[in-house]
Amino acid sequence: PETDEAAHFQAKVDREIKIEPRDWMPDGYRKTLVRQISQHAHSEIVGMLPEGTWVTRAPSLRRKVQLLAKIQDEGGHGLYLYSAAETLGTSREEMVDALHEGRAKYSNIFNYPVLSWADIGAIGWLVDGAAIINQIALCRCSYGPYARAMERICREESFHQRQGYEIMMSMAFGTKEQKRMAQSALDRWWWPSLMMFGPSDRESAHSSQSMQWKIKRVSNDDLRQQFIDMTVPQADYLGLRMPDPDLKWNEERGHYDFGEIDWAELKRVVSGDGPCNKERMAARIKAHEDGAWVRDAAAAYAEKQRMRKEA
Ligand code: FAQ
Repeated sequence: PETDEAAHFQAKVDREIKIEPRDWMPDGYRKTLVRQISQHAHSEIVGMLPEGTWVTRAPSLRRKVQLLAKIQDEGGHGLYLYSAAETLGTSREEMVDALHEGRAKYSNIFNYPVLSWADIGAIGWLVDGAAIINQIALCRCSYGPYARAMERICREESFHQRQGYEIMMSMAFGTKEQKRMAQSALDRWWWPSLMMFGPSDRESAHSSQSMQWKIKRVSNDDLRQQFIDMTVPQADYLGLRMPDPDLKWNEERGHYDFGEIDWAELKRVVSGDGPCNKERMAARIKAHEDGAWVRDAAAAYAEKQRMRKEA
Protein backbone atom coordinates (compact mmCIF):
# COMPACT_ATOMS: atom_id res chain seq x y z
CA PRO A 1 0.00 0.00 0.00
CA GLU A 2 1.00 3.57 -0.72
CA THR A 3 1.28 4.54 2.96
CA ASP A 4 4.08 1.97 3.49
CA GLU A 5 5.81 3.25 0.40
CA ALA A 6 5.43 6.82 1.58
CA ALA A 7 6.88 5.97 4.99
CA HIS A 8 9.78 4.10 3.39
CA PHE A 9 10.40 7.04 1.06
CA GLN A 10 10.50 9.57 3.91
CA ALA A 11 12.76 7.27 5.95
CA LYS A 12 15.22 7.17 3.06
CA VAL A 13 15.12 10.93 2.73
CA ASP A 14 15.68 11.28 6.48
CA ARG A 15 18.70 8.97 6.30
CA GLU A 16 20.17 11.08 3.46
CA ILE A 17 19.82 8.33 0.86
CA LYS A 18 19.39 9.89 -2.57
CA ILE A 19 16.17 9.25 -4.46
CA GLU A 20 16.83 8.01 -8.00
CA PRO A 21 14.59 8.14 -11.10
CA ARG A 22 13.29 4.55 -10.84
CA ASP A 23 12.57 4.73 -7.10
CA TRP A 24 9.03 5.11 -5.81
CA MET A 25 8.23 8.72 -4.92
CA PRO A 26 5.07 10.59 -3.90
CA ASP A 27 3.29 12.39 -6.75
CA GLY A 28 3.78 15.71 -5.00
CA TYR A 29 7.52 15.16 -4.78
CA ARG A 30 7.70 14.44 -8.50
CA LYS A 31 5.54 17.46 -9.34
CA THR A 32 7.52 19.81 -7.12
CA LEU A 33 10.77 18.68 -8.67
CA VAL A 34 9.49 19.04 -12.22
CA ARG A 35 8.27 22.53 -11.35
CA GLN A 36 11.46 23.65 -9.68
CA ILE A 37 13.97 21.99 -12.02
CA SER A 38 12.14 23.16 -15.15
CA GLN A 39 11.88 26.71 -13.79
CA HIS A 40 15.56 26.53 -13.01
CA ALA A 41 16.30 25.35 -16.58
CA HIS A 42 14.12 28.09 -18.08
CA SER A 43 16.01 30.66 -15.99
CA GLU A 44 19.32 29.51 -17.40
CA ILE A 45 18.02 29.73 -20.95
CA VAL A 46 16.22 33.06 -20.58
CA GLY A 47 19.24 34.23 -18.58
CA MET A 48 21.33 34.09 -21.74
CA LEU A 49 19.29 36.91 -23.28
CA PRO A 50 20.18 39.94 -21.12
CA GLU A 51 23.90 39.22 -21.37
CA GLY A 52 23.56 38.38 -25.04
CA THR A 53 22.69 42.01 -25.73
CA TRP A 54 26.31 42.95 -24.88
CA VAL A 55 28.26 40.39 -26.91
CA THR A 56 28.67 42.75 -29.86
CA ARG A 57 29.46 45.68 -27.57
CA ALA A 58 32.02 44.11 -25.21
CA PRO A 59 34.88 46.61 -24.71
CA SER A 60 37.66 44.26 -25.89
CA LEU A 61 38.19 40.97 -27.67
CA ARG A 62 39.13 39.26 -24.39
CA ARG A 63 36.02 40.52 -22.64
CA LYS A 64 33.97 39.30 -25.57
CA VAL A 65 35.48 35.82 -25.39
CA GLN A 66 34.85 35.64 -21.62
CA LEU A 67 31.27 36.76 -22.00
CA LEU A 68 30.59 34.33 -24.83
CA ALA A 69 32.02 31.46 -22.77
CA LYS A 70 29.83 32.40 -19.82
CA ILE A 71 26.68 32.62 -21.91
CA GLN A 72 27.48 29.29 -23.52
CA ASP A 73 27.83 27.76 -20.05
CA GLU A 74 24.36 29.01 -19.11
CA GLY A 75 22.95 27.31 -22.20
CA GLY A 76 24.71 24.11 -21.13
CA HIS A 77 23.23 24.38 -17.62
CA GLY A 78 19.78 24.75 -19.10
CA LEU A 79 20.13 21.60 -21.22
CA TYR A 80 21.61 19.71 -18.30
CA LEU A 81 18.68 20.70 -16.10
CA TYR A 82 16.06 19.84 -18.74
CA SER A 83 17.64 16.38 -18.85
CA ALA A 84 17.47 16.09 -15.06
CA ALA A 85 13.77 17.02 -15.19
CA GLU A 86 13.15 14.47 -17.98
CA THR A 87 14.21 11.68 -15.62
CA LEU A 88 10.94 12.44 -13.79
CA GLY A 89 8.78 11.58 -16.78
CA THR A 90 8.22 14.91 -18.47
CA SER A 91 9.64 15.94 -21.84
CA ARG A 92 11.65 18.90 -22.99
CA GLU A 93 8.86 19.84 -25.41
CA GLU A 94 6.27 19.93 -22.63
CA MET A 95 8.52 22.08 -20.48
CA VAL A 96 9.39 24.50 -23.26
CA ASP A 97 5.73 24.80 -24.26
CA ALA A 98 4.83 25.62 -20.65
CA LEU A 99 7.40 28.42 -20.67
CA HIS A 100 6.26 29.86 -23.98
CA GLU A 101 2.61 29.72 -23.00
CA GLY A 102 3.33 31.52 -19.72
CA ARG A 103 2.45 28.51 -17.56
CA ALA A 104 5.96 28.09 -16.18
CA LYS A 105 8.00 30.70 -14.36
CA TYR A 106 11.62 31.71 -14.66
CA SER A 107 13.74 33.84 -12.36
CA ASN A 108 12.59 37.43 -11.78
CA ILE A 109 16.10 38.72 -12.33
CA PHE A 110 16.20 38.25 -16.09
CA ASN A 111 13.43 40.76 -16.68
CA TYR A 112 15.60 43.82 -16.07
CA PRO A 113 17.43 45.77 -18.77
CA VAL A 114 21.24 45.66 -19.09
CA LEU A 115 22.01 49.33 -19.55
CA SER A 116 25.81 49.53 -19.51
CA TRP A 117 28.91 47.34 -19.60
CA ALA A 118 29.12 47.71 -15.80
CA ASP A 119 25.79 45.83 -15.63
CA ILE A 120 27.56 42.80 -17.12
CA GLY A 121 29.96 43.00 -14.18
CA ALA A 122 27.10 43.37 -11.71
CA ILE A 123 25.25 40.39 -13.19
CA GLY A 124 28.27 38.11 -12.81
CA TRP A 125 29.03 39.41 -9.33
CA LEU A 126 25.50 39.56 -7.89
CA VAL A 127 23.29 37.30 -10.00
CA ASP A 128 25.78 34.47 -10.29
CA GLY A 129 26.78 35.11 -6.67
CA ALA A 130 23.17 34.65 -5.56
CA ALA A 131 22.79 31.64 -7.84
CA ILE A 132 25.81 29.94 -6.26
CA ILE A 133 24.56 30.47 -2.69
CA ASN A 134 21.21 28.94 -3.68
CA GLN A 135 22.76 26.10 -5.69
CA ILE A 136 25.38 25.04 -3.14
CA ALA A 137 22.48 24.18 -0.87
CA LEU A 138 20.81 22.30 -3.75
CA CYS A 139 23.90 20.07 -4.13
CA ARG A 140 22.48 18.29 -1.06
CA CYS A 141 19.01 17.94 -2.60
CA SER A 142 17.43 14.53 -1.99
CA TYR A 143 16.87 13.90 -5.71
CA GLY A 144 20.08 12.40 -7.12
CA PRO A 145 20.07 13.71 -10.71
CA TYR A 146 19.35 17.30 -9.58
CA ALA A 147 21.94 17.23 -6.79
CA ARG A 148 24.62 15.89 -9.13
CA ALA A 149 23.80 18.44 -11.85
CA MET A 150 24.24 21.19 -9.25
CA GLU A 151 27.83 20.22 -8.48
CA ARG A 152 29.14 20.85 -11.93
CA ILE A 153 26.94 23.90 -12.38
CA CYS A 154 28.27 25.44 -9.14
CA ARG A 155 31.86 25.11 -10.33
CA GLU A 156 31.02 26.91 -13.55
CA GLU A 157 29.03 29.61 -11.74
CA SER A 158 32.03 30.25 -9.58
CA PHE A 159 34.03 31.22 -12.69
CA HIS A 160 31.12 33.42 -13.76
CA GLN A 161 31.04 35.18 -10.41
CA ARG A 162 34.77 35.94 -10.54
CA GLN A 163 34.46 37.10 -14.11
CA GLY A 164 31.80 39.58 -12.98
CA TYR A 165 33.66 40.76 -9.92
CA GLU A 166 36.78 41.32 -11.98
CA ILE A 167 34.82 43.57 -14.35
CA MET A 168 33.48 45.44 -11.29
CA MET A 169 37.06 45.88 -10.03
CA SER A 170 38.28 47.37 -13.26
CA MET A 171 35.29 49.73 -13.36
CA ALA A 172 35.31 50.68 -9.67
CA PHE A 173 39.06 51.30 -9.67
CA GLY A 174 38.97 52.98 -13.09
CA THR A 175 38.09 56.55 -14.09
CA LYS A 176 35.47 58.59 -12.23
CA GLU A 177 32.98 57.89 -15.01
CA GLN A 178 33.65 54.14 -14.81
CA LYS A 179 33.17 54.17 -11.06
CA ARG A 180 29.89 56.04 -11.52
CA MET A 181 28.75 53.34 -13.97
CA ALA A 182 29.70 50.61 -11.47
CA GLN A 183 27.72 52.34 -8.70
CA SER A 184 24.70 52.76 -10.96
CA ALA A 185 24.80 49.06 -11.89
CA LEU A 186 24.96 48.07 -8.21
CA ASP A 187 22.08 50.44 -7.41
CA ARG A 188 19.85 48.82 -10.02
CA TRP A 189 20.79 45.14 -9.56
CA TRP A 190 21.06 44.87 -5.77
CA TRP A 191 17.38 44.65 -4.81
CA PRO A 192 16.29 42.36 -7.67
CA SER A 193 19.20 40.04 -6.72
CA LEU A 194 17.82 39.77 -3.19
CA MET A 195 14.45 38.84 -4.69
CA MET A 196 16.03 35.86 -6.49
CA PHE A 197 15.80 33.90 -3.23
CA GLY A 198 12.02 34.02 -3.40
CA PRO A 199 9.36 35.34 -1.02
CA SER A 200 10.00 35.51 2.71
CA ASP A 201 9.73 32.22 4.59
CA ARG A 202 6.38 33.32 5.98
CA GLU A 203 5.00 33.80 2.44
CA SER A 204 6.75 30.91 0.72
CA ALA A 205 4.07 28.46 -0.43
CA HIS A 206 6.28 25.45 -1.07
CA SER A 207 9.03 25.78 1.51
CA SER A 208 7.84 23.64 4.40
CA GLN A 209 6.95 20.62 2.24
CA SER A 210 10.11 21.01 0.16
CA MET A 211 12.22 21.19 3.33
CA GLN A 212 10.61 18.02 4.68
CA TRP A 213 11.40 16.24 1.43
CA LYS A 214 14.90 17.76 1.48
CA ILE A 215 14.44 19.21 -1.98
CA LYS A 216 15.30 22.52 -0.31
CA ARG A 217 17.88 22.37 2.45
CA VAL A 218 18.08 25.99 3.54
CA SER A 219 15.18 28.45 3.67
CA ASN A 220 14.71 31.43 1.32
CA ASP A 221 15.43 33.97 4.09
CA ASP A 222 18.50 32.14 5.41
CA LEU A 223 20.03 31.92 1.94
CA ARG A 224 19.26 35.60 1.33
CA GLN A 225 21.00 36.53 4.59
CA GLN A 226 24.03 34.42 3.64
CA PHE A 227 24.22 36.25 0.32
CA ILE A 228 24.02 39.67 1.96
CA ASP A 229 26.67 38.79 4.54
CA MET A 230 28.99 37.58 1.80
CA THR A 231 28.42 40.48 -0.59
CA VAL A 232 28.56 43.58 1.61
CA PRO A 233 32.33 43.26 2.29
CA GLN A 234 32.86 42.76 -1.46
CA ALA A 235 31.09 46.05 -2.15
CA ASP A 236 33.17 47.72 0.58
CA TYR A 237 36.36 46.51 -1.10
CA LEU A 238 35.18 48.06 -4.37
CA GLY A 239 34.49 51.34 -2.58
CA LEU A 240 30.83 51.16 -3.67
CA ARG A 241 27.79 52.05 -1.58
CA MET A 242 24.94 49.58 -1.12
CA PRO A 243 21.61 51.20 -2.11
CA ASP A 244 20.07 50.43 1.29
CA PRO A 245 20.17 53.03 4.08
CA ASP A 246 19.08 50.39 6.62
CA LEU A 247 21.98 48.07 5.91
CA LYS A 248 23.98 47.74 9.10
CA TRP A 249 26.13 45.11 10.83
CA ASN A 250 24.30 43.65 13.80
CA GLU A 251 26.90 42.52 16.32
CA GLU A 252 24.38 40.57 18.37
CA ARG A 253 22.98 38.56 15.45
CA GLY A 254 26.34 38.26 13.72
CA HIS A 255 24.62 39.29 10.47
CA TYR A 256 23.81 42.41 8.50
CA ASP A 257 20.39 43.93 9.07
CA PHE A 258 18.80 45.21 5.88
CA GLY A 259 15.83 47.21 4.64
CA GLU A 260 12.41 46.02 3.54
CA ILE A 261 12.28 44.29 0.16
CA ASP A 262 9.64 45.56 -2.27
CA TRP A 263 7.59 42.36 -2.46
CA ALA A 264 5.02 44.00 -4.71
CA GLU A 265 7.76 44.47 -7.30
CA LEU A 266 8.72 40.78 -7.11
CA LYS A 267 5.08 39.78 -7.58
CA ARG A 268 4.71 42.10 -10.53
CA VAL A 269 7.87 40.93 -12.28
CA VAL A 270 7.17 37.25 -11.68
CA SER A 271 3.63 37.55 -12.99
CA GLY A 272 4.84 38.91 -16.34
CA ASP A 273 4.80 42.65 -15.81
CA GLY A 274 8.49 43.50 -15.31
CA PRO A 275 10.46 45.93 -17.50
CA CYS A 276 11.56 43.28 -20.06
CA ASN A 277 9.24 40.28 -19.68
CA LYS A 278 7.56 40.72 -23.05
CA GLU A 279 10.84 41.29 -24.86
CA ARG A 280 12.45 38.20 -23.27
CA MET A 281 9.53 35.89 -24.11
CA ALA A 282 9.28 37.23 -27.66
CA ALA A 283 13.01 36.56 -28.18
CA ARG A 284 12.68 33.00 -26.81
CA ILE A 285 9.66 32.18 -28.94
CA LYS A 286 11.28 33.60 -32.06
CA ALA A 287 14.46 31.58 -31.45
CA HIS A 288 12.35 28.46 -30.94
CA GLU A 289 10.41 29.03 -34.15
CA ASP A 290 13.51 29.91 -36.16
CA GLY A 291 15.13 26.70 -34.91
CA ALA A 292 12.22 24.44 -35.89
CA TRP A 293 13.90 23.33 -39.13
CA VAL A 294 17.01 22.24 -37.19
CA ARG A 295 14.93 20.11 -34.82
CA ASP A 296 12.99 18.66 -37.77
CA ALA A 297 16.21 17.83 -39.62
CA ALA A 298 17.74 16.21 -36.52
CA ALA A 299 14.60 14.13 -35.95
CA ALA A 300 14.50 13.06 -39.64
CA TYR A 301 18.16 12.10 -39.47
CA ALA A 302 17.64 10.05 -36.28
CA GLU A 303 14.69 8.31 -37.91
CA LYS A 304 16.77 7.48 -40.99
CA GLN A 305 19.54 6.03 -38.80
CA ARG A 306 17.00 3.93 -36.93
CA MET A 307 15.48 2.56 -40.16
CA ARG A 308 18.95 1.78 -41.51
CA LYS A 309 19.75 -0.20 -38.35
CA GLU A 310 16.49 -2.13 -38.63
CA ALA A 311 17.00 -2.93 -42.31
N1 FAQ B 1 11.61 34.41 -9.60
O1 FAQ B 1 7.14 28.83 -2.39
P1 FAQ B 1 8.25 29.55 -3.05
C1 FAQ B 1 20.49 31.19 -12.82
C2 FAQ B 1 7.92 31.62 -7.38
S1 FAQ B 1 19.99 31.46 -11.22
C3 FAQ B 1 10.51 33.86 -10.16
O2 FAQ B 1 9.32 30.10 -2.17
P2 FAQ B 1 10.08 27.59 -4.13
C4 FAQ B 1 21.97 31.28 -13.13
C5 FAQ B 1 8.01 30.13 -7.18
O3 FAQ B 1 8.44 29.48 -8.34
C6 FAQ B 1 18.20 31.59 -11.20
N2 FAQ B 1 9.62 33.12 -9.45
O4 FAQ B 1 8.86 28.61 -4.20
C7 FAQ B 1 22.28 32.34 -14.12
C8 FAQ B 1 6.60 29.80 -6.79
O5 FAQ B 1 5.76 29.85 -7.95
P3 FAQ B 1 4.92 28.56 -8.50
C9 FAQ B 1 17.49 30.27 -11.22
C10 FAQ B 1 9.88 32.93 -8.15
O6 FAQ B 1 10.17 26.92 -5.45
C11 FAQ B 1 23.00 33.45 -13.71
C12 FAQ B 1 6.20 30.99 -5.95
O7 FAQ B 1 7.04 32.05 -6.38
N3 FAQ B 1 17.70 29.51 -10.05
O8 FAQ B 1 19.65 30.95 -13.60
C13 FAQ B 1 11.01 33.45 -7.53
O9 FAQ B 1 9.97 26.72 -2.94
C14 FAQ B 1 23.33 34.47 -14.61
C15 FAQ B 1 6.30 30.74 -4.47
O10 FAQ B 1 7.65 30.74 -3.97
C16 FAQ B 1 16.77 28.65 -9.59
O11 FAQ B 1 15.72 28.48 -10.15
C17 FAQ B 1 11.89 34.22 -8.31
N4 FAQ B 1 13.01 34.76 -7.78
O12 FAQ B 1 11.36 28.52 -3.93
C18 FAQ B 1 21.91 32.25 -15.46
C19 FAQ B 1 17.15 27.89 -8.35
N5 FAQ B 1 10.99 33.09 -6.24
O13 FAQ B 1 5.92 27.61 -9.05
C20 FAQ B 1 22.22 33.27 -16.37
C21 FAQ B 1 16.23 26.74 -8.07
C22 FAQ B 1 9.88 32.36 -6.05
O14 FAQ B 1 4.19 27.98 -7.33
C23 FAQ B 1 22.95 34.39 -15.93
N6 FAQ B 1 14.99 27.16 -7.50
N7 FAQ B 1 9.21 32.28 -7.20
O15 FAQ B 1 4.03 29.13 -9.57
C24 FAQ B 1 14.80 27.36 -6.15
O16 FAQ B 1 15.72 27.23 -5.35
C25 FAQ B 1 13.42 27.72 -5.68
O17 FAQ B 1 12.51 27.37 -6.70
C26 FAQ B 1 13.24 29.21 -5.29
C27 FAQ B 1 11.77 29.43 -4.90
C28 FAQ B 1 14.12 29.51 -4.09
C29 FAQ B 1 13.59 30.14 -6.45
